[in-house]
Amino acid sequence: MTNVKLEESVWKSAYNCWLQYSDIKDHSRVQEYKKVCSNLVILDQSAIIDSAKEELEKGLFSMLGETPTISYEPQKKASIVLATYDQRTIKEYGVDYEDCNILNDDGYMIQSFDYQGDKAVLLLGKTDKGILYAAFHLLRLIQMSKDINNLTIFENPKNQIRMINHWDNMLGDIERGYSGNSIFYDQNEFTHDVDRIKDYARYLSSVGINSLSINNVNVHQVESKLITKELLPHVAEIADIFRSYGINTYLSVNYASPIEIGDLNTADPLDSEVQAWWSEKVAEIYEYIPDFGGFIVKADSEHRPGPFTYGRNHADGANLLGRALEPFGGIVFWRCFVYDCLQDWRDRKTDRAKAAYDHFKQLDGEFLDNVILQIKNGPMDFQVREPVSPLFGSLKQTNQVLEFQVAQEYTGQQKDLCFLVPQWKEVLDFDTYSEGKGSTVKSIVNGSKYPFQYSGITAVSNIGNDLNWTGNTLAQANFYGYGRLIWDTELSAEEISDEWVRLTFGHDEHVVEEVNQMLLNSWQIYENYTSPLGVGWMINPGHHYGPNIEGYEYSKWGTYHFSDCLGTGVNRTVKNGTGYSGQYYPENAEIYESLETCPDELLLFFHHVPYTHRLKSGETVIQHIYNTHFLGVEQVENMKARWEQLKDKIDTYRYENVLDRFTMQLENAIEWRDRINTYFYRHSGIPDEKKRTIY
Ligand code: GCV
Repeated sequence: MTNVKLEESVWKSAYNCWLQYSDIKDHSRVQEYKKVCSNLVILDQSAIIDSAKEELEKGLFSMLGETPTISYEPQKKASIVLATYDQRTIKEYGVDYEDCNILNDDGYMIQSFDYQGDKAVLLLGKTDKGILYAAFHLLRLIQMSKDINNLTIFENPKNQIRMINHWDNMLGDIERGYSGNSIFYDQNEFTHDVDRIKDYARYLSSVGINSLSINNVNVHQVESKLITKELLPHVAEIADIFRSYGINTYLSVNYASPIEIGDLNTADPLDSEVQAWWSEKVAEIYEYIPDFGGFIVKADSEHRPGPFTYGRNHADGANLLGRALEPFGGIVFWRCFVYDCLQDWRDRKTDRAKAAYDHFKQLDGEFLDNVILQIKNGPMDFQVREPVSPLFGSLKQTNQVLEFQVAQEYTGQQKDLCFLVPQWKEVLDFDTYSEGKGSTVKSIVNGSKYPFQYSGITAVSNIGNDLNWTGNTLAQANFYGYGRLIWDTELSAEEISDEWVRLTFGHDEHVVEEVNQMLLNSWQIYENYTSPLGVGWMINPGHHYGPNIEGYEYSKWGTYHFSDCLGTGVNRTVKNGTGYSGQYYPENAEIYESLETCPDELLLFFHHVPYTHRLKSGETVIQHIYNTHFLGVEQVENMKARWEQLKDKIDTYRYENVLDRFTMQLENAIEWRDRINTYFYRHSGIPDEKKRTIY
């Protein structure tokens, strides 16, 4: 543990997240589990299978009070059997090979059966990764107090790439990190905190994450050197740990590396010396990390270098790196978060929301097979509410991953509670209509709609070296929920939340019900007291916490939401606005274009309306703003009070940690309410119908 001198009993529950493996008090239940779990039969060998073995030993000992014995041959004994698909010994257990054909590379089967009169459960992976995922699944079932005597489970992850991106800097700070410092770096050195990194790998793989990038997409001078001989041995040490948990390691790279760390004076993608430089560099990386995943690149955005400098486009830039990585099986994630942050939008036509589509749509089909475009869920930047990026569905010939943000940059920074799974589900279920009805985002990013070679989902991490990993203990639910959801996008927010609460806090029904409700309502509550009706931002520039109604980052041009004494909102219609709504397929474009059909929650994203405009709910816009902001504060007060009722049921450390966060959240919510209500009251001059105090 990093810098933690607390008693084990204090830190354990906070640190262990959802892998608590609490001892099971019910004696008969323990006996029942022991009937299956007293021996591990391991029919294959690999580092990943060793991780599965270690996890099962750890978890079973902790829950059942007995370490299983180990054998490497079938045994007539109650057993958990670990085997890969093509094991000849599977015959021994009568597994139907045909059944297993439906498994994909990361898939697994869990099957209960009787073996020569003894109970056994088979954890069968298509590969060793499947075995590890199956082991975590079985441990989850036991933690959830489920019957494991009659299992027939087939699991295939819905998404091929299931990734986390770190925005960690080598100094140790994390861009948009709200849970302490990096677990990988400190003072421009590697931490070598092997135990902590290994525990992190356990959490990641317990929810099925298989890819990880370990440094910020804003690659500064020091991090540019991560791909040099000086630092690659340290990266390799980290990659070794993650490899044992089925996770590939990636690095974010500086597009201008040939200049920054090479001795070239250009990074022009069409320059042959630049091309040779990258090829040599990539070959060198693979000497240290033979299964290196590849690169993440943020180029030509927010002052990062990129191909535009040389009059080239993003396909030229991405393909340069793709070509260098191709011989080694590496891939490039090229981010579509590209916009001109210095643009002047006062003509009411220039619109940041249009940028990603404008840059990338025209390049569809021009990227190499090992290049993947990485697209943020919305056209702006991880706001509490924004529409789905119109790039989904419009790129039909280009590999792509969807990018979420688990770190709560604009959604309360892990002080305020905001469980994001319901938001992510809305994005995944959104119908783009790219091939008519049923062209959902999830069907595009899981590769079933178009034949992409690579696809999946990635997200910005929310962990740091805080004792509980995520600052607010309840924010662990976003980390867990992200992994579970992208493994199986059909899981409901309720199922995911319930699993997390039980795994994390146990089975006291009062705790389970209360915490579930807090999580499931929290996104709506956060939205209630922050920026209204999809307009976004209104947050302090720079650090992005707390209200600042006209405080948009690049606000030297005035408010981006054009609020005045008559109305508010951004007109993004084709008819007389920025034209953004035209980037969608007609079914969605028409809905957003019209004031009558535009959903209330996105009204101010798409339209500039008078304060007296009536929403579908029947309320006027101004009254909606007042009502939701008063309500939001009451809801936070209520959550805090309900948490206080759980005092005797939750260990002190986690109880105090969350209470402390609710206290901060309440202060924040009050400030938001007062500033928003005051701002709009003063602009509109329209009093609150309910005559509540607005200053
Ligand atoms: C890593 C937003 C954040 C930046 C982040 C950027 C990105 O603008 O505020 O901190 O930079 O998104 O996604 O690249």
